[in-house]
Formats: sequence, C-alpha cells, structure tokens
Amino acid sequence: MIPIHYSAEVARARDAGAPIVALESTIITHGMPFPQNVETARLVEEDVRGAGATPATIAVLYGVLHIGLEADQLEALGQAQNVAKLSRADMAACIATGGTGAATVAATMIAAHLAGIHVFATGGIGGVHRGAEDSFDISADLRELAQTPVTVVSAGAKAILDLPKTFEVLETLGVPVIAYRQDVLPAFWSATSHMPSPLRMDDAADIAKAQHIRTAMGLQGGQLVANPIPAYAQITAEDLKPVIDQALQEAETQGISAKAVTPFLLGRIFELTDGRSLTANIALVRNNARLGAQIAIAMGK
Ligand code: PSU
Ligand code: MN
Repeated sequence: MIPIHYSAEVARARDAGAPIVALESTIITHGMPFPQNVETARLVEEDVRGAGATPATIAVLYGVLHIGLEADQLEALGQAQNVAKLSRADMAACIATGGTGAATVAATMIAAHLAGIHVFATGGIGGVHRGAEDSFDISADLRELAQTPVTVVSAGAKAILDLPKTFEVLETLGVPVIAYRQDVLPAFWSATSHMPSPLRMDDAADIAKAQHIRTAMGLQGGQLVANPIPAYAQITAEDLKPVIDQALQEAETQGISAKAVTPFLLGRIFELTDGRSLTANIALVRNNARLGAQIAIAMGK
C-alpha cells in the first residue's frame, strides 16, 4: 500500500467529482527563495480556486505522499532546509525511508495520476541542458510526459536549457507540445522565442478534449501546454541572454552538476536580475494556474 494522504479540501473535491489542479512543490523548495516561495504557493492556490477548481499541491512529508497541503504544511515546507528533490527515480525511496521531499514535474505527474488528477500547472519543465552532449543531463520530466497521462501547463521549458534540443526530444518521445493562443513557443521568462510551436490551441476545451482522445486511442502520456507569460511581466530573451550565459559559466567553473544545476542557475539568475526573474516567475506560474483550472473544468464536462 502507498501511504497517501489527501488534504481536507482535495478529499471533498474528489468525493464531489469536482475539478482539481495538481501543483508541484519543487518550485517552493528549490525554485524560489523564502518567503516569496510560500507567498507564491498560496497565491497560486488562490488563483486555482478563483478560477473554479481545487488546488492539490503535492509533496512527500515524513514518508507520506500528500495530495494537497494544509496551510501550515505548506509554510513548513517552504522554510525547511535540506528537503529532497524528488523525481521518478527517488519518490518511492523517500516514502519508504520516511523522508520529506518536494515533487518535481515528473514526480507530480506520477502522483497526480495516482490520485486521478488529469491536469497539473507549473512554471517551466525540465529538459535538455546545454552541453548535454557531454553531460547527458536530460530531465526525467521529458520521459514522464511521454508515459503518464497528465496535461502539464507550463510557460515552456526554462530558458536556461537548450530549447531546440528539448523540443526535439519531446517530438521523438511523441509528446504533443501545444502553444496557447500563439504560433511560436514561449521561453519561460519571455513570451516568445524564435521557435514555431508544433501545435497551437486557443481554447481550454480543445486541450481537454485532446487529452481525452489521446487516452481513448491508447496513446500513453500527457501533453505539454506552453502558455506564454503575460507581456507586462516578461523579460525579453535579448535582456536575459547575458545573464543566462554568466550563470551557466559560473555553474561550469564551480562544477555544479546533476540535480543541483537547475536550482543553482535559477538562484544566480535571480541575483543577477535583482529579483526581476522572480517577479516574472511568479506571474507566469499564476497565469498557468488559471489556465490549468479552465482545462480541469473542461475535462469534467
Ligand atoms: N520550474 C520553475 N522552478 C523550478 C522547476 C521548474 O519555475 O524549480 C523545477 C521543476 O520541479 C522541474 C525541475 O521538474 O525544476 C527540473 O529539474 P531537473 O532539471 O533537475 O530535472
Ligand atoms: Mn538533470
């Protein structure tokens, strides 16, 4: 048996068959500094509620998989030190050993699917890192999208990655990549990139329908929705380029590797932009939460 616990709010929504949106917790523990991480997590949950769905933030607390966190649990997780970063490889081990860990995109998809939740909103997915031809650093998020039937609403892949290679791998894995209401892919902190999107949809109902049809056809896996950051909050790719280059250079000089790469880069970019990257990150996650709620509502119809 899996030790699993539903928050009171999520348990009620499940009983009522009401729409639920899964939310990840790595963004809280490894993606943003305290106290903005906790404030953002609360706002994102409120955004989901305001749009008519129930938020389910997912984490492992003391060996129990939590689907939905109570306010005090969210606060504690946001302040905790040395929380594990859980992906497909380590979630079961964390539960088995009574550990506490935050769920990445891959782990949140697995947990959401276990709980019968079909939609998940986050910031940016992991992907193929620059220099992956040497490091082999490719996020487990990509393969998860290929095998677990959850629609993930993101602002694209994080611009610290090798974006063309990331989208090539998604194509190879047969993952639908759907830009929302524009023809080009967004690039996390930037609303646009130079890459055309493989697919475009303008309506949450179509996104919901496509996931249903995929599953009905026996096609494994989910969909990646790439929802552009609101224009007022974006940082253009031109402005970001020198900052990302510097952060990547520092990561290399300092020998940062494996799971530590993404948190290191996000932290340095926050410092180098005087916090502007965080403001943008908050705006895009909230935007994704609202679209995620619309898709979850459409899926229930
Ligand atoms: N997006 C953010 N902040 C984050 C992440 C995504 O805005 O911290 C996290 C997600 O949990 C994603 C993970 O799954 O980074 C990818 O890590 P890696 O590159 O090590 O697979
Ligand atoms: Mn990695």
